[in-house]
Amino acid sequence: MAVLGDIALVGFAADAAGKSFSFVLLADLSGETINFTDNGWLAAGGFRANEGTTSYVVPADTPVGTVITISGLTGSFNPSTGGDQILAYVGSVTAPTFLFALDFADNNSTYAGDASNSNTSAVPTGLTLVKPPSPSPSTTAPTPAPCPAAAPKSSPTSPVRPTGLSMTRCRCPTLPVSP
Ligand SMILES: [Ca+2]
Ligand SMILES: [Ca+2]
Repeated sequence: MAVLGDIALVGFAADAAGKSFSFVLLADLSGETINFTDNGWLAAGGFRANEGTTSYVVPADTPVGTVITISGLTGSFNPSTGGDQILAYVGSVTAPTFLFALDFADNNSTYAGDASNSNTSAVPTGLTLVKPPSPSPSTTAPTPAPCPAAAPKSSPTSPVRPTGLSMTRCRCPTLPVSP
């Protein structure tokens, strides 16, 4: 069964013109059923009711790295421009294993303490909040550091990230250019 970090939600749209979300496969999940919902997660545990859920079965032999977009969301699964969330999980609605979650459009960079209405959600059980980086005061992109001989799997100064994931920022070597 899929586990935390096997997918990443990489996009969403809540505008009436085209409500959708996208995710990338980070593991071979052929045949897995992944559930997505805009129901928030209650601080006491469990989903808040009254929004929607859709399921997606990953086709056999879908390569890792494939980005899948679910579009045309209508009815009860209705991402709101006034604030909403997309929670991805496997397993049952009463015993979900969360893979990833997004919270958006509520004018802050954090989750609410509780799913007190359709716009809010607590951080789902098992997930760790990772805030987006603050805008840089400089308009010049920083120069990344050169790659060390052996890139570390994590940096002690890196922000909190989901357990099991690591990220290294480095300068790519110059690649040969084909004629
Ligand atoms: Ca909604
Ligand atoms: Ca919601």
